[in-house]
Amino acid sequence: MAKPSESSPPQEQHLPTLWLLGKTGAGKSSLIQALTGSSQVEVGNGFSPCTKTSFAYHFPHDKPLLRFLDTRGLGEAHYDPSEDIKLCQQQSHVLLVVAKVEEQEQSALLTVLSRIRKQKNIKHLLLIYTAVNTVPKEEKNRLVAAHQQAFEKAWGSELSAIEVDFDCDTHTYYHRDQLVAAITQIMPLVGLMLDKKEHANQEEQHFSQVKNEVLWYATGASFTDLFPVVGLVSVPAMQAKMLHSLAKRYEVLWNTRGFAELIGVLGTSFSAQYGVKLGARQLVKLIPIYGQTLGAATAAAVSFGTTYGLGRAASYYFYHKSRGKTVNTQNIQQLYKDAFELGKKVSPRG
Ligand SMILES: Nc1nc2c(ncn2[C@@H]2O[C@H](COP(=O)(O)OP(=O)(O)OP(=O)(O)O)[C@@H](O)[C@H]2O)c(=O)[nH]1
Ligand SMILES: [Mg+2]
Repeated sequence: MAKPSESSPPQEQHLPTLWLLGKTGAGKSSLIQALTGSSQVEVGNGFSPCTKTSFAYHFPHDKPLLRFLDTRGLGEAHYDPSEDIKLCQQQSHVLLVVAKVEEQEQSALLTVLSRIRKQKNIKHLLLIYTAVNTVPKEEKNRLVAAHQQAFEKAWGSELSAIEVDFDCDTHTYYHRDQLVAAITQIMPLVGLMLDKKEHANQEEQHFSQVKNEVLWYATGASFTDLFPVVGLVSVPAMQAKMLHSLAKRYEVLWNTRGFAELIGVLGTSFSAQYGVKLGARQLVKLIPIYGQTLGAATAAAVSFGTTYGLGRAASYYFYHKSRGKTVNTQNIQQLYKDAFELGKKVSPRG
């Protein structure tokens, strides 16, 4: 897979990063599988060299929102973490320290941790003990306590830890929810991406299949709107592309008439945020008026919110259209509002 380059869309040049550090066999790849739902083969093939000692795995594959950094060669005396640290200095990143609970020999990892600590650049560190159900509970508690003491000594402060058991062969992911919740606290957008809660109905189930694509467009819109003049043109362009792509995924014919209808059912809660213009042959134009009145950072969060809200509402609309059902105006407006608020909250620049 190609590594994001300067020519990648802006949101792909600043991917939030989960940096995995742990001995070989600790469970790093299993953790990526558990979080992403990708298979072992997909994860294996998806890695591309990133720094001298690390490989990056971008997720989702085609429209990435998140980067996993998988560090190799930890046991080697020459491992120098500075390049990896540099990569992780962006706005949001987490260092995930992975240790198999029964593996007591952790000296290489402890040495590297104390070196990373000295650079004072990593704000969020999460300890993850893997394979915790493979040892009897009392033994497990004793091992965890010993690990915890050693890691905290190396890091010089208290550390949050999560005990997991990810069995990728049987797709049994013990404490996946806890891990996602901990990541959500630090990176709300990543949490929303990885969240796999039960769906109340079929429509929600369908939306979960396209959610990450909507988030990708929303992130793109928020980045372009950091420059209000650019945002004025590119946010609606980004949203138009998103609607086009969603219509295709729901197998619904998409044209300006459909667009006008969608804007119509969204009602004033939506159009109040835009100047919506209806022109010849019902050509609909969206003009983000907020970009002109708010500060850049706020406009970016609002762009994220409107794009996510629009994507959520459009999915609902397409779902019903594809089944020949009428769209409940109240429901779609509520969905838009809720998704807009949620989007504003998780926006990477919010
Ligand atoms: N039951 C159980 N097995 C695990 C868990 N984590 C890892 N394993 C197993 O341990 C072995 C190594 O796991 P990987 O995920 O490949 O470890 P890794 O850290 O990616 O190892 P390297 O790629 O060599 O650095 C595999 O056989 C996994 O199935 C876990 O939480 N529970
Ligand atoms: Mg691996």
